[in-house]
Amino acid sequence: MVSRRNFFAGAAAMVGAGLVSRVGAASLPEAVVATGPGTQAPLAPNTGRPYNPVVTLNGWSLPWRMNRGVKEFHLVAEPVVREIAPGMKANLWGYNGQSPGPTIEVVEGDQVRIFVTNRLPENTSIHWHGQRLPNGMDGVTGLTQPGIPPGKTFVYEFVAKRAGTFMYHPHGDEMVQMAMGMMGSWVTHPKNPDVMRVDRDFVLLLAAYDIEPGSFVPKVNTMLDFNLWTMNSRVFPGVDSMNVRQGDKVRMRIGNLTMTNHPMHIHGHEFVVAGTDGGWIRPEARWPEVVADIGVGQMRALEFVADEPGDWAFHCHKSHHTMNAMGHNVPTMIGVSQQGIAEKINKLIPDYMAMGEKGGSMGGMEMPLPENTLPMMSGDGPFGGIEMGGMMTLIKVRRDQKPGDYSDPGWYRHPKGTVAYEWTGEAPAASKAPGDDAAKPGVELKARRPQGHDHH
Ligand SMILES: [Cu+2]
Repeated sequence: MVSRRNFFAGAAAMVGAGLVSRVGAASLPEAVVATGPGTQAPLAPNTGRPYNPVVTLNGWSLPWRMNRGVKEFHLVAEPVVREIAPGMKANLWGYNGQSPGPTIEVVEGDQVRIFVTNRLPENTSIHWHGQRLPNGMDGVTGLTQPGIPPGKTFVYEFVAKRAGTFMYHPHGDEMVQMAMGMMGSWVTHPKNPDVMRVDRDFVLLLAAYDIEPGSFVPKVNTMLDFNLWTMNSRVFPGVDSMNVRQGDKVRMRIGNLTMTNHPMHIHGHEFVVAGTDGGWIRPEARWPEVVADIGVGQMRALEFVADEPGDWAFHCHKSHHTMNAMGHNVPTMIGVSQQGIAEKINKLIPDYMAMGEKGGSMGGMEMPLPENTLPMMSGDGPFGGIEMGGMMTLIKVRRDQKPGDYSDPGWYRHPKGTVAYEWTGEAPAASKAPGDDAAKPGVELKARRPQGHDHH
């Protein structure tokens, strides 16, 4: 749990004696840590200017202290243990006890000071992706500053000039450090809290990891073949649902810090792309979509009115990205009868299991898994196994979800007669695609040529 109340309690645990003596206890704001992977309630501002706080799925926002008109935050770069989903933990690097790090929320025009303490075994830095700031605060190791050595604290200070959604991540050994989970979101709220006001404002950071089944540490040299496609370093069914009230105006701010694009798809609704990392899009320039491609290093703010009650999937449309860790070097066996083969192989290899003859559906299949890994497709739904994992979550729209209530309302109760059902009567005649002859070479053109027209 994170709250203003334990702000100071968290500090004692985080700020080591060596650090305190070097910097001076009075000058360093407390480094609040999150202890669990649950979604924290919005952090309502109790100092500074008002704003409508966001909710970071399976994450939290970093408390600050006000010091003579400056908002002071303290980020600690350090090794963390992240539960990817129940049943699997990963040894990552992150900030303040979690990967991704806490979301930082400020208001347009705020003077911001961020203390960054490095508890990693190597240099780091933080780049404030998308922000207007003095060049020397841009966080590019070697170019705009020396790397922050292990054990040291650096200070970044700038005015949050532009409202919008941004990200932060290291710019120094970034292939390793981002593969290990070092990243976070940043929201600069508009000066006027009524500008672009929404009822629910969610923050998601897309990250990818390559963690072999049974191991705990990501392979940091992987370029494309990742096996864990995550939302805020969680995979479905470990990603919390976005629980909203019917009629709510909902915003999802989604950043992509993986090495490929993610076409994010909403079910049952249309959204508009309302903002990019470059700024907000004028309302008259927005167009409706049900899929928004989020490129590498990009952020998109997607907005929609949640007017259809139900449990709606929201996921990356790349089908490999809605699966969890498993080998992809498995031959396709659809249509290949393996009857009897398993028994013969079982005499040699007792654990052998024939797979894939009728497709890959394994929702009801109990497979022994190595320790610390997840089923490829998982999640128990009200109608059986949800055969998806990875970069996927649910949007739960309910008429009776109270404003400000983010708790999970459970599964949707469908009105009678609104669920796909089995037909038990006589099957209607099934039409076939026309022109069976057309499949034969040489026949198609003749058969399809319009009568009376002689082409060249
Ligand atoms: Cu994807």
